[in-house]
Amino acid sequence: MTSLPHKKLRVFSGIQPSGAFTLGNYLGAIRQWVAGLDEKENFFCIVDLHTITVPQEPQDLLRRTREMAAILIACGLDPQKCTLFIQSHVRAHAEGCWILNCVTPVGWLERMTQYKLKSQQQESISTGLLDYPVLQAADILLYDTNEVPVGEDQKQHVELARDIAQRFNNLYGETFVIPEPIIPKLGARVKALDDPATKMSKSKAYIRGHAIRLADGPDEIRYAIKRAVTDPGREIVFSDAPEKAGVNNLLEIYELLTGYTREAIEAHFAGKGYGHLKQEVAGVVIEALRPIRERYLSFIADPVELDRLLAVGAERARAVADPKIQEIKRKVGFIV
Ligand code: ATP
Ligand code: LTN
Repeated sequence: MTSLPHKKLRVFSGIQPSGAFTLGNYLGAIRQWVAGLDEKENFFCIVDLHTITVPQEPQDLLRRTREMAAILIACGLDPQKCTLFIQSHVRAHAEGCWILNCVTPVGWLERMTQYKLKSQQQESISTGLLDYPVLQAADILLYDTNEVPVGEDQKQHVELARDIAQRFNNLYGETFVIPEPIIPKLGARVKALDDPATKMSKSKAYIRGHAIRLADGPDEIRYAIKRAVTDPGREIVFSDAPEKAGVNNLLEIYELLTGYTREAIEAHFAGKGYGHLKQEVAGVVIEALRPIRERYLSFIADPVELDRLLAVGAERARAVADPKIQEIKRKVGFIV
């Protein structure tokens, strides 16, 4: 027996509790998640199993997992409208990962860009780090997911999930829906303020001036934007030129948060200096984050309620993932 068909398009995405949530995560991912709440069936997962693929301090992980839940709800992921849960609360993810491991050639994993980047930063590389995309494939495939909204950096992993699904379907018969990555045209890659050649990253958000963190207050936001790396020129224009990456990043943040056209923005800043640009961008960011920060502070103050919401989310997730893992086990020849 296969799992019941579902009518609305199913959406699944995940985020690691690996550091302080940044403006990049918000603009590249969470805004899209919130936008699709009403018309689609949504599952959002805080992927703690993924986070321990690189060393973590247990107390920090515990705190950050609750902080992540509070911030996601504060950003608009209403637990009444979506299933928000913690990955390790649903055992089928780890079980599914094992079975998918056994149909995934190791060469596919060694080619992953994120693995190559992250493994260079580790003294000792865990097997989990190499296996990371297979766990991600299990996350996605367990829910018969149609769409996976992510930033550009995750496209390769979603494509791998498609390859794994196809291989499993070929070996054992139709089991998995083939998921599509959904990448926003704008905001897919918000750059680091201290190094605009690289992406703004949650796990580097502890470095002062690297990121704008969603829980930051106005002073911290002004500080980070004021120190943002730009170029020796004066022109405030959208540009793909590597030397203009810093100014372009600030302009894109402004564009995303105001919704103004590029022409209007360039006209607005024509003849003005970088100091002025930074001041205005900081103002827009502060106003956009103010309500999110206020809601965040009230949710984080009530961990009992947060844990209750997450327990409800886990139960709803298990209602989908448990029958699916049974189907998978049956297909590979296990007694279920
Ligand atoms: P880490 O630094 O631990 O790798 P991260 O900041 O890259 O964390 P993830 O948990 O890996 O965040 O990603 C959560 C979501 O945010 C993903 O959909 C990812 O594509 C998106 N995202 C992450 N960083 C950016 C960024 N700088 N610009 C746009 N989207 C981003
Ligand atoms: N690897 C992703 C997080 C993630 C994810 C997922 C995203 C884990 N499982 C399933 C989409 C679907 C990241 O680092 N952003």
